[in-house]
Amino acid sequence: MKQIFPFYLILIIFSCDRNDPEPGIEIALNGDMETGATFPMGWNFAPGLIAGHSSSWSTEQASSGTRSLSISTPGNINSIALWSQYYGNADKNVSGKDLTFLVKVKGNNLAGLGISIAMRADAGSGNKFVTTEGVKAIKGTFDWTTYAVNIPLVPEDATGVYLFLIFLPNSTGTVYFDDASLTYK
Ligand SMILES: [Ca+2]
Repeated sequence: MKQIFPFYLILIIFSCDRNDPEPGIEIALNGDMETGATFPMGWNFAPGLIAGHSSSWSTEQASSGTRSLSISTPGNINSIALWSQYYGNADKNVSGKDLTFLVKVKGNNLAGLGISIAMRADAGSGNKFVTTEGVKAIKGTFDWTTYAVNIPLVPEDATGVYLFLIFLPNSTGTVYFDDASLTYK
């Protein structure tokens, strides 16, 4: 019994800790980038106005499972390229909610402006756009790192939300994205 007592004590301490934030409700589709036939379900790639970026549903790197989304270019292209996902309000209405978009990013020789993570809530009263650009430089060579953007109050007349994984203009290198999460509370 002497060995059991400390174990119970630890359990009691943990069960009394109610300070953890309430978990949000997950609504991103295919956040782990694992599902799809020939293309990652729920995600779209936009090559930008000037061709030159390569995208892939990559098996080279993964934070979870075997897949991630990648963008790369050896050139210095004056155009963005991006992966995106659209969340419409049809399923769970995010109007008036506090919305957080998280994603893991891995960089390989990212030079120039690098990468940004962004989110836009579309609404007749005015779109809400948040981005890591100008706030947090995402460049260089680095292992899986989580980045987040937040809209603390989605407009009441919002119709939906775009999630953006952006390769900024005049940048080079390769980026991988995995384990995206969109939650509201
Ligand atoms: Ca994955």
